[in-house]
This record gives sequence, C-alpha cells and structure tokens, in this order.
Amino acid sequence: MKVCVVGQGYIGLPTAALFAKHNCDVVGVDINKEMIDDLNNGIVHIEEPGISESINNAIVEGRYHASLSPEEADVFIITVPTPYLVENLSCDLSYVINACESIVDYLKSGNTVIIESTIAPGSTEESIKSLLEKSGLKVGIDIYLAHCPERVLPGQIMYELVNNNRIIGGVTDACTEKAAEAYGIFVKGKLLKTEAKTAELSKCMENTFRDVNIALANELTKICAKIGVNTLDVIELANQHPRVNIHNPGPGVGGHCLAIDPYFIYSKAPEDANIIKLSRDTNNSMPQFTSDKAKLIIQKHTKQYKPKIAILGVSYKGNTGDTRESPAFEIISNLEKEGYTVGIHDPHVIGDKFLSLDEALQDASIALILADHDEFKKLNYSLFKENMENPIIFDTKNIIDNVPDYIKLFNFGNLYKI
Ligand code: SAJ
Repeated sequence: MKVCVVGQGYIGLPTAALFAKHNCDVVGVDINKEMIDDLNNGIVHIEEPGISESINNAIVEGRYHASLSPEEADVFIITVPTPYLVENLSCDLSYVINACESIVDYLKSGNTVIIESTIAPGSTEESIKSLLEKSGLKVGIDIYLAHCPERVLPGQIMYELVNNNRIIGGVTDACTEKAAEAYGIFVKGKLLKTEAKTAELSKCMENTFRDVNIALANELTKICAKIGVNTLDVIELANQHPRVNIHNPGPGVGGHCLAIDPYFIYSKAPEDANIIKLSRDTNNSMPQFTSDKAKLIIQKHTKQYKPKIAILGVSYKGNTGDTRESPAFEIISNLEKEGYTVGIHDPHVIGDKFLSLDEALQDASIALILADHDEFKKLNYSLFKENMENPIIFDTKNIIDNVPDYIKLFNFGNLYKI
C-alpha cells in the first residue's frame, strides 16, 4: 500500500514513520524545502523519542522519502496545522484547504483521504468534501473521506499513535470502514467508529475539558493568593476524593491544542459557549499574573535591586523543545516592557539567544522556572549561590521542593506569603 502524508510535523512525520515500519511505501510531503532536504538526508527536526531512528530505518529500507509535492497513493493523510483566526476565533482551515487542493490531481477511484488536523465541527463535510470532489470523484462512492483526529502526547507520540484508541469519523459508513482499514495497519488501540462531525467535536472537546479544568485550578490559585491558603495543598487534599481531579495551576496554557481547540467550538456557538470562553480568558490571564507576581517578589524580597531575571525554560511542555503558544514569551515580553532584562536558559530549545544556566543566573534577582524539564527537578543549587547575591526561585510549575536554606522558594502554593 502507498501512503502520502501531507504535513511532516509533530504528527505527520511519526505517522509516516509508522506506516513505513509496517511495510507501506510512504511519501512525506511538506512545503518547507529545507526540511524536505534534511529529511531525505535522515535529519529529523523534531525532538521526539524514537522518531529519528524510525525515519532513518525507513529511508534505508527504501520505504520513505520526503517531497515538496504529493504523489499518487492509496491513502492520503492530511496532518497540517490549523491555527485560529484572531478576528473571530474560528478555525483557520487555509493550510488544510491548500493541502487538500494539492492532492486533488493525484486522486484516483478507490483512494481514501483522511484529515487528522484538528478542525471545527462540520468542516469535513462543509468545506473539504466539495473540494475533493473537484477531482470528478464522488465521496462515499469513488473515494472515501474521514476525519480521524490524533490524540497523542508530545514526548510519547510513537507509543501513543500505536496504542491509543482512535476515533474514525467517516462522511459515510463506507468512508469510516476504509479509514479504519488504513489505521488497522498499525493501531493496536480500539478503532472507534462514528461520523465526521461527531469525531471533530469529540476531539475539540477533549482538549476543552482539559483547558476548563486547568482554568479552574488557575482561578483557585488567584483566590488562594488573596485569602491566604496554599493552593497546592488544597488541590492535593481535594484530589484525595475518588471522583475529583483538579488539574495543576501554571503560568498559562501553551501548545497547539488546548490553547486553540476550545475556540473552534466557541466560534460555532458563541452565545452558548460561556464556560469555554471564560476558561480561555482565565488561562490567557496567567502570563500577566505570573509576571506581576515575579515583579512583586523582586520588589519585596531582593536586598539589592538588580534588573535581571533568569528564565528557566521556554518550551510549553517539559522535556520537549516545543515552544508553540508557550506562555513564557508573553511573560518575558511583559518583564522586558517593565524594564527588566532576561537571561534565558532552556536545555531543550536551540537558539543563539539562549544561555548556559550559569550565564542566565549571573547577577539575576530571581530565577523564574517556566517549564517542567527534568533538568530543573535536579538543579545544582550551588550555581545559584555562586551567581546570585540573594538566590530566589519562583517555581511556577511546582517541580522543586527541599531547597537549601540560602534559597528562598516561591511557587503557586505560597504566593500569599510574598
Ligand atoms: N497545563 C497546565 N496544567 C495542567 C496540565 C497542563 O497548566 O494541569 C498546561 C501545560 O503546562 C501546557 C498546556 O497546559 O502549557 C498543554 O499541555 P498538555 O500536556 O495538557 O497538552 P498538549 O497540548 O501537549 O496535548 C494535548 C493532549 N490532550 C489531552 O490531554 C486532552 C493530547 O492528548 C492531544 O493529543 C493534544 O493536546 C492534541 O494534539 O490535541
């Protein structure tokens, strides 16, 4: 079987690697020429366990190549980003539409087209179906179209793509069956068959559920900071109840999913999606809340004022180099607007503005932990003593405790003590 995967990012590339591993011939398509050249030379641009080896094996076995343009195939999979439109918060389908337009000339009778990109409910039937039918082939009769959202966690994508249950939402029953057949090649989880619109909304709702629950934890943090209670203790105790699961508060919600997908639902029914919108607003307020608290800590607790702040971590997710929608950037920009300078250290993100831990800490008033990387869970505290006059850590991810006496530690639990 030949598979054409359009979009070689966080989902498309691992998906291509898995089809290739299971004896399919795979072409990975992307608009980024440099990336295509790199991939054909076995250079993988994403940090994800197992992906580099899998792609390189597939290249050696002649089962994978990357290309700027699609090729004829049996199955086409669309894995391109879907941002949201700032003007009305709806789903920006332009990448998906371009990707679908790019395959129209390659479609043949019997082909299956699968949209994996997260899209607003209704998009497959209302926008994508007619576009593919420009090929002269009828969906459900000549070709098969389904929305099958991915639901994997960065850091364990290769495992979760295989083992998680998968929603398969066809435009017709025949479309669902054809898409299920394709995923049956490597998916060990259940294939949950439904129709396209239900699949689209289920995916958006999974991330919305999480976003709403994080907003609740963030709101609790603000309340606790005001009334003098330790938020983290409240969450730990409340979660001892077998049916309660309060999420973790944090400096904001990043990534390409939780920070975006709720808007796709909201824009379809803004008058009804009140909790969804309020949760987005609450989570969006956290970078400002965090930079305000950092400022307050500096004002109240530094002996000799220094305008430098060490930023530890800018990726939105621990142990990855993924910075998409990361709240760290808004926090940094807020602090810079207030006249602070920042020294940024992130062992997972590559870039010339990043410093070593020593350099970032040197002469800083405070170290602000913004990512839950493992490296930050086992910090060498003597570096803080050597480089900072009066070491203070503000741990917004609640990943450290038991610091030596010479370090003052703030986290989202003890903000009321600032
Ligand atoms: N966060 C909190 N508090 C928490 C949990 C997360 O503030 O209790 C923050 C994180 O720090 C991060 C953001 O939320 O900034 C998102 O992180 P995440 O790990 O919750 O989610 P993603 O965006 O990496 O992945 C999500 C996952 N969805 C769910 O868990 C419902 C993943 O399974 C999906 O595949 C992915 O979205 C996606 O592609 O949709």
